[in-house]
Amino acid sequence: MYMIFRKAIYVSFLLSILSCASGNGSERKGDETMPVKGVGTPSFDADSAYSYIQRQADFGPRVPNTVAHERCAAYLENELRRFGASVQRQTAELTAYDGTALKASNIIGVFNKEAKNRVLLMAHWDSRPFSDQDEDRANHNKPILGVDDGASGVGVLLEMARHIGENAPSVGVDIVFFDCEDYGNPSGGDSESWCLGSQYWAQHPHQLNYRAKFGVLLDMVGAKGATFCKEGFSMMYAKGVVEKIWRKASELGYADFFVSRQSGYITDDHLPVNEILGIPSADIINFSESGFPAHWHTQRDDMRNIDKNTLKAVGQTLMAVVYEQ
Ligand code: AHN
Ligand code: ZN
Repeated sequence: MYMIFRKAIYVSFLLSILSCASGNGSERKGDETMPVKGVGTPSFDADSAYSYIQRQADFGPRVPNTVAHERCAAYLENELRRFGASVQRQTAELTAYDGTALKASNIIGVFNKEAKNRVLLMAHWDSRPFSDQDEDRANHNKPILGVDDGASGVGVLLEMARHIGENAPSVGVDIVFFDCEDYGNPSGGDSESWCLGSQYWAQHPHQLNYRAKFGVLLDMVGAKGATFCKEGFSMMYAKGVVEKIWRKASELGYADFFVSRQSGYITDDHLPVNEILGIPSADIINFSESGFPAHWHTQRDDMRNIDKNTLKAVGQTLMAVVYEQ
């Protein structure tokens, strides 16, 4: 009762401010503090996201069972903690398609853990141990740097984490960085060999009975001129989530990135989340009629592909989706 009363006072106070603000239009002309559409959503800083991508790249390829991988895991935990998340590292020994035992770490940052209404944000943080799409066969067994493919999604989510810690949205937010996404069989036709970290997490979520209203996966969200089609599995399992994101992107002026065409079906980390946990989850991935970008799974997946305009389009859109929940 007391709480309801307090809320009523608060609401009437707010209303009185608003009516003052609209009552004297002439004095308020040109006032940049006037409410505008999307108010309440902080401005996503693409320079900041870029720097988080650079930091990951500086470790070198983050291939499971390497020193760079372990160092990057510690970096990601520290960053999430610094932004105010409660951080968990989920470790597991996972078996690659070729029998290699992978020391895997899914890194989870929880914001506002009391909130029942939650949003799940995901990206993979590992680098692929092969450059099997490289034009030079001699490079096929070298790891990729994984800047667009890996670091970009993580960089965007770290910048979001910084804002969420500073200026909490009304929903709770869980950020999950999946490991061992990109250890898939280079011979192809082995879809189970991909997304090992997310398969594990979907079977063993960090919280008993974990639920979120919806999930969004970012994969290859940093390249210049990226095209995000409506991915097949996302449309199949999470059409409402896709439409919500693409509509918001278009409202914000990012329709050149978030195009309204549907693309093929990509086996990605959102798939186990949809199929095993039943949390409707959409994949924002640079994949179109012309396939993946040219640097995909090559030695050229480095910082030179990263464009701050793309980071801004993805980051600001997803920020608006989260803050307007
Ligand atoms: C397959 O090629 C089966 N999945 C692509 C998922 C992926 C790899 N995303 C980034 N790297
Ligand atoms: Zn990949």
